[in-house]
Amino acid sequence: MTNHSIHYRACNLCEAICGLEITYSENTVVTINGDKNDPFSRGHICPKALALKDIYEDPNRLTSPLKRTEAGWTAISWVEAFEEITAKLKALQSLHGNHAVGMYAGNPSVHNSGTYLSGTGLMRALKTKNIYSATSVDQLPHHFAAWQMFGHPFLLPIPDIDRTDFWLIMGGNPIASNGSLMTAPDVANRLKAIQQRGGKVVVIDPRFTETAAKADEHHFIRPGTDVFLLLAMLQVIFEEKLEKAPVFVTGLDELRAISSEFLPEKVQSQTGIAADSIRSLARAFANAPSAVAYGRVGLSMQAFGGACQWLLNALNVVTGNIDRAGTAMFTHPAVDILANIKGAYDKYDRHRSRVRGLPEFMGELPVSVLAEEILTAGEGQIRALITSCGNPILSTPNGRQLDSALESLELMVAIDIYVNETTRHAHYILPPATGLEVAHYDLTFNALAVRNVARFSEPLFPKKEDAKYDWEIFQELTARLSGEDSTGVLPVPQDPHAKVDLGLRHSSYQLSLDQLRQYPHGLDLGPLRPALPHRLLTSDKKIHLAPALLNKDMKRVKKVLYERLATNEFDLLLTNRRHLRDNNSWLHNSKRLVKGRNRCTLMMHPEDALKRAVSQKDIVSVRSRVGQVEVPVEITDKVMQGTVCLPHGYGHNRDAIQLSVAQSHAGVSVNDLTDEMVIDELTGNAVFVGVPVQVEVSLEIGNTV
Ligand SMILES: Nc1nc2c(c(=O)[nH]1)N[C@H]1C(S)=C(S)[C@@H](COP(=O)(O)OP(=O)(O)OC[C@H]3O[C@@H](n4cnc5c(=O)[nH]c(N)nc54)[C@H](O)[C@@H]3O)O[C@H]1N2
Ligand SMILES: Nc1nc2c(c(=O)[nH]1)N[C@H]1C(S)=C(S)[C@@H](COP(=O)(O)OP(=O)(O)OC[C@H]3O[C@@H](n4cnc5c(=O)[nH]c(N)nc54)[C@H](O)[C@@H]3O)O[C@H]1N2
Ligand code: SF4
Ligand SMILES: [Mo]
Repeated sequence: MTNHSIHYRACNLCEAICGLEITYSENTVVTINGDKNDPFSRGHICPKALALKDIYEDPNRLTSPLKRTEAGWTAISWVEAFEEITAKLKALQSLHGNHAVGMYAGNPSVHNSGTYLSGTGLMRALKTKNIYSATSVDQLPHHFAAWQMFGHPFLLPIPDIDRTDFWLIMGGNPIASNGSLMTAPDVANRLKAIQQRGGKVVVIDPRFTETAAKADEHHFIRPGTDVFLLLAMLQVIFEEKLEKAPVFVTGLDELRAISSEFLPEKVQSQTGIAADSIRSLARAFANAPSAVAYGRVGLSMQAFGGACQWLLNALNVVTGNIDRAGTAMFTHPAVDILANIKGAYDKYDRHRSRVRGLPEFMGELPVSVLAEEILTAGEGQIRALITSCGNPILSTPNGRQLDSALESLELMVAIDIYVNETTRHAHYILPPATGLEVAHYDLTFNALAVRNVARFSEPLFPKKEDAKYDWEIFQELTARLSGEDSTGVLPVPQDPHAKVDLGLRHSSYQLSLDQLRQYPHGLDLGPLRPALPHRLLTSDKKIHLAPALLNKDMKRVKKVLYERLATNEFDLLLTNRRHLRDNNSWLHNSKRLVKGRNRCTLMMHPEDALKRAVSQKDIVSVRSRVGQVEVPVEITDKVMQGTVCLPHGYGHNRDAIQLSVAQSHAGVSVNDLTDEMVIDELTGNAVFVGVPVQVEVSLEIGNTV
C-alpha cells in the first residue's frame, strides 16, 4: 500500500476559507475533503475545493515567463523578463511621465497573502495615479459608506448570522457564492440554524435564487431600485417610532427627514414590492429581538450602490441592530490590518481621471475609465499596463472596448497563471507559484468572518524548480523600478509572512505564526464581540447616519423615482448570477467544474418570452447600447418579469490559449453588454444590474442548452 500523508490548509478560492483535509502521496493529491476538525467550517467544502488539485496538475497552467513574439508565446528566463520589462517601463515613464503606466489588480490578490503584502509596493514604485482594481466592479460602495459612516473604508460591519433572529439578504446569493464580505463557511447550515431557533430569513432579489429557495420569504425587486425600498422601510420605522438607535450616532433627525417622503405607496410601483409588504417587512425587522440587513454585490453594482450601502447600514443602526449579538458587528481579527492602515486608504478626490474626470477613492480610479484612459490620446495617456490576478476583459464593463484598448498598448505585462482573455494581450506573462504551493494567512477574510478565527497554511508542495512566488515577482519588479539594481546587487526578496507574524504578536491575542502552526485545523477566537464606540474611526467617535457626501446623492435618487428604467428600444433589465461551480472568470479549465449542462444561459420570464415569440432553448440575441451576444435562452419564472439574467465570468470564445472548455461551454461575456459609461456617480462603481437590453430570437435551433 502506498504511504499517504495528510495536509491541512484553508481553501483560498472564495471567501468562505473552508478547512481542507488533503490526502497526498509524494507530489500527488489523492483526495480533498472537508476538515471536520476545523472549528469554523466543520467539514464543509464545495465542489470547487477539488479545483486546487486541478490547478496544481493543469498542463495549461503557466510555469515560466512568456514573451509574445511573432512566432507566438516564447518561454524566456526570469532575468531576461525582469530586465526587459523594467527597462521598457522606465523608458516609457521617462518619455511620457509616470502616469503612462497603469496597474490593475484582480480578485485573487486578496486571496493570497504573498500578493496582498507585496503588490502595493509595486503600485507605489510606479508612482502613477492610474491604479485600478476589481474593487470598483464589486464592493467599492461598501467601502465608501463605511468611510463616511464609521470613519474608515475598511471598517465593514459583518452580519452576526450565527446569533441573529432575522436575516434580511439583499442582492446576495450566499448559497451559490458561499458568502461575501461575510466569511461564513457552510452558510446553508448556518441559515438553517436561524430557522431552527425560530428566526426568519428574507431575501430581496430580482431572481428566485438558491438562497431564496431556503428562505422564509422572498420578494422580487426591480433591479436597481433597492434604494427606494430601504428609504421606505426607514420611513415606516420612523413614522411608527420603532427606532432604537444607540447614543453614539449623529444625523438621526436628518435621516428621519430624508426618508420621510418615501411612503411605501410611493415606491411600490418602481420597486415592484407592494406597500403592505414593505410595511410588514419594516415592522418585522425592527421588532425582531435581533436582526441584520446584509447587502452584497446585487446591491453595490447599482446606479445607487453607495446610497444603498449607506441606507442598509442606517437601517441596522436605527433599529438598534448594531454591535450586539445577532446584529451587524465589527470583527477583532488576529492580524488587525486596520490598525496598520488607519491613515491610509481613507482618501478621496486627491486626483481625477484624465478623460472623464472621475475622483480617486482609496488611491484608485474606477476601472470603468481604464479603456478610455488607454484609448484617448494626449498627455497622461496610459501606454503600458500591468495586470495581476485579473481578467478585466471579462470582468469590467464593455469588455470589447477594453479588448481593443489592451491590444493598442505599447507594453502590457500580466502576472497570472494562465493565458486568458486578458493576458493574451500581454507582451510578457509572469506566472507565480500558486494554490497548494504557497503559504497563506488570510488577512482579508479572517477580518470579515462571522467568528474571530485565525489559521496559517503552509505550502503543501514545494514550488516547481525555477518558479517564483508572487511576492518574489512583486519585490523584484519593485526593487528594479526603484533603482535598487543600480549597484548591480539586488536585495533578496523577503518572505512577507514575517509581517503576518509581527501583526499576530502585536494584536490583543498576542499570537505568533509558530503558535498558529500548532493549530492546523485553525484557531477559533470566539464569537464577534461588541466594539463600539471605541473602534469607530470618525473623529467624534460617532456613527454618522446622514453624512454630507451620501446625503448629497439624494438629489439623484429623487430624480429617478418616477423614471422608466427600461427604454422603448431596450425594454428588459439585465442582471447577473453566479453558479456554485464557477469562480468569476477562471477555473473553467477544471473539467469536473465545467462538465454537465451549459450554464451560460439567458434566464427569461415566460410572459416576456411569449411576447417575443421566444421558445425554450432558442438562441437569442441580446443587445445593449454597447454590444450584442447570442446565447441560449432558459425560460423560467424564477426571474422577475421584465428582467433577464446572465451568469458572470463566461465568454471564453475569444481565442485565448487558455481553456480546455468545450466550445459549447465557452459561453458569452455579460460584460460585452454592460456599459462603461453608466456608473454609480457617487462612488464610481460599475453598474452591472439593471442594464437595459433588447432580446429577440436569433436562430431557432433545439437542444442547444
Ligand atoms: N457583469 C458582472 N461583472 C462582474 C461581476 C458580476 O457579478 N457581474 N463580478 C465582479 C466581481 S465581484 C469581481 S471580484 C470581478 C473579478 O474580476 P477579476 O478579478 O478581474 O477576474 P477573475 O475572474 O477573478 O480573474 C482572476 C485571475 O487571477 C488569476 N489567478 C488565480 N490565482 C492567481 C495567483 O495566485 N496569482 C496570480 N497572479 N494570478 C492568479 C486567474 O488565472 C485569473 O486570470 O469581476 C467583477 N465583474
Ligand atoms: N460560486 C461562486 N462563488 C463566488 C464567486 C463566483 O464567481 N462563483 N465569486 C466571488 C466573488 S468575487 C464575490 S464578490 C461574491 C459575491 O457574492 P454574492 O453577492 O452573493 O453574489 P451573487 O451570487 O452574484 O449574488 C448577487 C445577487 O444579487 C441579485 N441582484 C441583482 N440585481 C439586484 C438588485 O437590483 N437588487 C437586489 N436586491 N438584488 C439584485 C442577483 O440576482 C444575485 O442573486 O461571490 C464570491 N463567491
Ligand atoms: S466554499 Fe469556497 S472556500 Fe469553501 S471549498 Fe468552496 S471554494 Fe473553497
Ligand atoms: Mo468579487
